[in-house]
Amino acid sequence: RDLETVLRAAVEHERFELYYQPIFTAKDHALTGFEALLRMPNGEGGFVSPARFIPLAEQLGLIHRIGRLAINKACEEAKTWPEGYKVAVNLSPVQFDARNIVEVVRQALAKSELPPEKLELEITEGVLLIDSLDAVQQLSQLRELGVKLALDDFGTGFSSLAYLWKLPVDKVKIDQSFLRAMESEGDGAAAIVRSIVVLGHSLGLVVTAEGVETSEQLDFLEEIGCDFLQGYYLGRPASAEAAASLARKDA
Ligand code: G
Ligand code: G
Ligand code: MN
Ligand code: NA
Repeated sequence: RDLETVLRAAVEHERFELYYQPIFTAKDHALTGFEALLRMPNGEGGFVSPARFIPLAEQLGLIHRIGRLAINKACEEAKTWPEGYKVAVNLSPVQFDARNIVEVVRQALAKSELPPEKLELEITEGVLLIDSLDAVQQLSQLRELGVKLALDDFGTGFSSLAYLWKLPVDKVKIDQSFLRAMESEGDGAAAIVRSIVVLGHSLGLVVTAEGVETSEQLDFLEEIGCDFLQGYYLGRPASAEAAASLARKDA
């Protein structure tokens, strides 16, 4: 069956799961929470990657339902974790088109009774392709709910430096391509990573590095004062059950 058929059926029957990848402080490697990553069963015991079905869901206008489902599920599941652990949920820029994202998040918080400060929403610079004043307004309203905002995939866009200081966000996530480039291309990429940390801190933001795969990267990021770390070296995305159990053991 083709991807569209599988996707439509998954939406119809709400057949999505969230996997959770742990996020740690750089300083003492303390567990701070998890990023929720959507998974769609492929019907054969595996999953279709969101990298494949999210773009299609955006095209077909299904992202609104899928996005609401992800936010609701993440809030409900995070509510069962011991206190102190946060959950981060990815938002598609297209979700800002419907002009109801603030209401969707407000309802998810109300229904789950998750404290707003435990929810972080990850956006990308793609939100600025929406009527940009309006996107900024919606972001500000989200923050007024008490949730935190993170700018994801930082450094990969066209205009990173031109807009960062205009966006009402709390955190910057350095795109994993920079850590990968550190391995293959060395010092230049390391200089960029260091600069993003300095830039983020200068703007009063905290900084997360994504795609940490080696102990050398971990040492470097700690040394340059990066705040949070995420990557296969520290923990892979795992089922809701596995994440809850990790949080309980850690607590
Ligand atoms: O989990 P994985 O690395 O395969 O994710 C691939 C891409 O899908 C990443 O860019 C990630 O941000 C995105 N993604 C994962 N879950 C969600 C989600 O719930 N909503 C949106 N919009 N994107 C997601
Ligand atoms: O776009 P976003 O940053 O949300 O994408 C997150 C995706 O990156 C997740 O799908 C996750 O599976 C993937 N990921 C997380 N850590 C690592 C890592 O250390 N290496 C690689 N290659 N991918 C990672
Ligand atoms: Mn993300
Ligand atoms: Na990213």
